[in-house]
Amino acid sequence: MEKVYDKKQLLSFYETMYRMRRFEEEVFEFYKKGLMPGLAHLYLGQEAVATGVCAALREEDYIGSTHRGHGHLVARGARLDKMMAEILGKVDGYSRGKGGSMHIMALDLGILGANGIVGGEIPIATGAAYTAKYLGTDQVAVSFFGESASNEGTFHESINMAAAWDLPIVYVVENNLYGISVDIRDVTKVSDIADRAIGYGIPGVIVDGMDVLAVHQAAEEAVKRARSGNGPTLLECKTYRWQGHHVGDPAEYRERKDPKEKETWMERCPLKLFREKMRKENITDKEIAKVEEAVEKEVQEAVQFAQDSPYPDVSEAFDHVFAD
Ligand SMILES: Cc1ncc(C[n+]2csc(CCOP(=O)(O)OP(=O)(O)O)c2C)c(N)n1
Repeated sequence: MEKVYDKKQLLSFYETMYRMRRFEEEVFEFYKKGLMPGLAHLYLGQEAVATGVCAALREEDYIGSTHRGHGHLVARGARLDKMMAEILGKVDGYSRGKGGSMHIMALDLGILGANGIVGGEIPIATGAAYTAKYLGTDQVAVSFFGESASNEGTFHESINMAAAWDLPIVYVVENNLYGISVDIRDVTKVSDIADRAIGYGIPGVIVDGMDVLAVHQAAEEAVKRARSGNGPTLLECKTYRWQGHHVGDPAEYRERKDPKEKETWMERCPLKLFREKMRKENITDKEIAKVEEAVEKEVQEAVQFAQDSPYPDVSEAFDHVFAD
């Protein structure tokens, strides 16, 4: 039977996805204006995944995030102003401007860190799940990663251990088809990453990653299984990134392969699909616009905050770092 959501829940899913979308559009603008040091890997197009998964979690749960991590952080309730300041290298950012886009962490939100090392977050989140089991805290961990990370040793070693010990963790693979410019279909024999779960004796589930409610329901089931001591699930969300690997990548490799691929996926934009769904549930355009206006204000304030924030003083160059 299809799960029933009330209007407040539906609008809150939309609000989260819209917050990710608008936040990253502004990040892209900063990059294009040359105001952002370094690069950022945008989550545009994948919003339904983090939104659906994180809505199935409790406040005290953990997440491990990736180089494409802005959406995961927003879904956990991270502050846009502090995220934006961090991305611009400013002192008011989550890591005092020293981490940038790929090194935002917020332990108070259960965010164990975004990660520049592909597959690096998988053992970290697995370790967090192990502490939860060892200490009997009832917490669950989620590890987000891309399909290419599922070719890393860390993926196989972590899942094997988590399965053997029934750890409370959900492995969420966001299959957006490409690892930088490499098409997963050219370097991996299985067509569904979820099939790899069989090798570890755990459930592998495939879900439409453009449908936030489908993701939410699959995640709820996996989280319930983890929390009740029955071990991990590998949840594969089929999705697509609108932009190239990072803001500076025009992604011509995709165009060359299939000029229509991006267009076809964009027709299934998770926000667009969800607006259609909300209208069917009698949510009015006015109610949707009200949510969008509030988010817009928050995003503009974050942009202003980040611009106004100073760069860290040179005297603290060696503070908060592991080696000097
Ligand atoms: C251990 C390691 N190997 C290689 C890289 C270079 N690298 C950065 S992102 C990336 C592709 C990752 O693809 P995927 O895991 O599918 O995530 P997506 O970018 O698609 O979200 C690679 C190979 C890295 N950062 N770390």
